[in-house]
Amino acid sequence: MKYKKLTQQDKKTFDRDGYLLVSSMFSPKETALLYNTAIKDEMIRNKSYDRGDKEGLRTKLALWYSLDDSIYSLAARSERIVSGVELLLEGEPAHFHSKLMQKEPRVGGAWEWNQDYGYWYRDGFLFPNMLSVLTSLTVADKENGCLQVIKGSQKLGRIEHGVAGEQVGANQERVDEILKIMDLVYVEMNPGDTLFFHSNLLHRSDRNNSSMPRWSLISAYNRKDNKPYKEANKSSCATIAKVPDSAILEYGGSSISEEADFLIKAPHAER
Ligand SMILES: O=C(O)CCC(=O)C(=O)O
Repeated sequence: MKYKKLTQQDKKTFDRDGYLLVSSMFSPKETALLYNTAIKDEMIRNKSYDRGDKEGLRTKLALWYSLDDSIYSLAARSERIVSGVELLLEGEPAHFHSKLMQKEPRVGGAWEWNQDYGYWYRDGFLFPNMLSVLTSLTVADKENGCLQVIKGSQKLGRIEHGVAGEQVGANQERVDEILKIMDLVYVEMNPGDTLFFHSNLLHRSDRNNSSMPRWSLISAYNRKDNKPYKEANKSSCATIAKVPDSAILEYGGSSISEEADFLIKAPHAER
């Protein structure tokens, strides 16, 4: 089987727009295995918490720091993803954390405008040499609250963040001005499509207004030399134990272990 590999042209697109959408990064078989494992995964269910948006609608997620041999980690450790991240970050990547976003039909809430580095800055990372890799496990469209991005907004640098609902959001006055001069893009995705996006790219998503779930796996990466000065999980500066692209189908289907070092959130803590 032939797996996708990012190119120098992809890197140019990422540098210009702050994101890169790759269709069918994961095959239908791999994506079905990922999704079917996720929806049946007891550990994910037990470790999931939810976050309210400004209207009080709640979206569920589970977040963990350590890579293991679960199917989610095999995806995050796969040659195609790690070498792609290395190209985009211009240096060896480390894994910061992964999360399973579960935006359920009708009840899944919105995510307010934010930059990932808006939070990660607070974790003590000095450079925004970080990015996220979002793989859709279901269809993601306008109706079920797909990701929206402001194209090129990574070039604005980090914007002040404050509390919005139970989330931390970018300063709305600034975002309103930015939206007058920059393009808002709805990133509609099919299962198995992957979006690479810069840690300073402004993004948000609407509530899920449809009868279809919107699930996605997001792995966040740091450039290994970007050592946080505050205490952060050690994996954010560790070499990733890469696996061949074939590993997902060869060894896949394993659910996650408790050792994955889950983030445990108090019910109403800020994100
Ligand atoms: O996936 C989404 O709907 C938004 C997620 C988001 O904003 C984030 O993880 O920072």
